[in-house]
Amino acid sequence: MSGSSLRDAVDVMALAARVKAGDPRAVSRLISLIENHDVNGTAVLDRLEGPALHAEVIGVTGYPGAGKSTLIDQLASAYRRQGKKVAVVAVDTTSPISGGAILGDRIRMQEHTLDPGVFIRSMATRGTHGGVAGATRDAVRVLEAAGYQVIFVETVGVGQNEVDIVGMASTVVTVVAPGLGDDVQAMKAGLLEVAQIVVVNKADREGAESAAADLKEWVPRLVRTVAVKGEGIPELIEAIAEHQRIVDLQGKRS
Ligand SMILES: Nc1nc2c(ncn2[C@@H]2O[C@H](COP(=O)(O)OP(=O)(O)O)[C@@H](O)[C@H]2O)c(=O)[nH]1
Ligand SMILES: [Mg+2]
Repeated sequence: MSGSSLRDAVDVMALAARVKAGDPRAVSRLISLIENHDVNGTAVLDRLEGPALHAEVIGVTGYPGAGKSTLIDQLASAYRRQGKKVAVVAVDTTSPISGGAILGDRIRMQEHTLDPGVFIRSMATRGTHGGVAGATRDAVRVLEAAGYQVIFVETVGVGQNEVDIVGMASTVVTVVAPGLGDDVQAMKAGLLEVAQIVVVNKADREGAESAAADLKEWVPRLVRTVAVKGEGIPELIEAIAEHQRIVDLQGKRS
């Protein structure tokens, strides 16, 4: 064994230990290794496997501007009040030019960046198809191993994009909002496929009531929110908890 691979092996063990201890810098570094397809990233991942972990992985999906980030911000605060460690993975499916959306998310989440119990990370999909890159799945595993109890995965899209998210999330929340020009009819097929909870956000806006009425019979659970004011957040928390209870009863989570 060469000197350098010996050193790498030691790094791998140390990094795995730090991740398991919940060190956010180690978590960040490992996710970067994974994003860069670094072999050491895979080696560390392999060392994280342990007894079954029970993070709630909540996929939040919907068109850009629907209010996903604002909702996650509110939900994160609510889960923090419950004493849970929270992580947010925002998957950027947009072109690098529109990176402003991610910056906006950062600013919005700023209050949480001072809280060591919240970890926020943006991931690039690097042109892979589907709303969620393979690296995101690994990032969720890392966060779970690091002891985050609630992990949000924010991803753009309504429809086939979320098929990826279904496999990794224990609950999928689809966010719609009036005035985005989104076609409710076109959305229904996608919603029926993946949505366990549909949020009609921007309930303060015109058109929210008719959107909700139109969707109600198509989706298992519908919650109206005004994310900017925190309205409907307790109801959404309850809907998520209710869904998690069903999932637990069905024993679908490992
Ligand atoms: N009027 C209104 N605006 C909202 C609401 N929720 C979010 N917004 C605004 O909608 C815009 C997009 O929100 P954002 O959370 O970034 O959407 P995302 O692209 O789905 O993550 C922002 O300017 C928010 O302030 C709401 O309930 N009512
Ligand atoms: Mg967003």
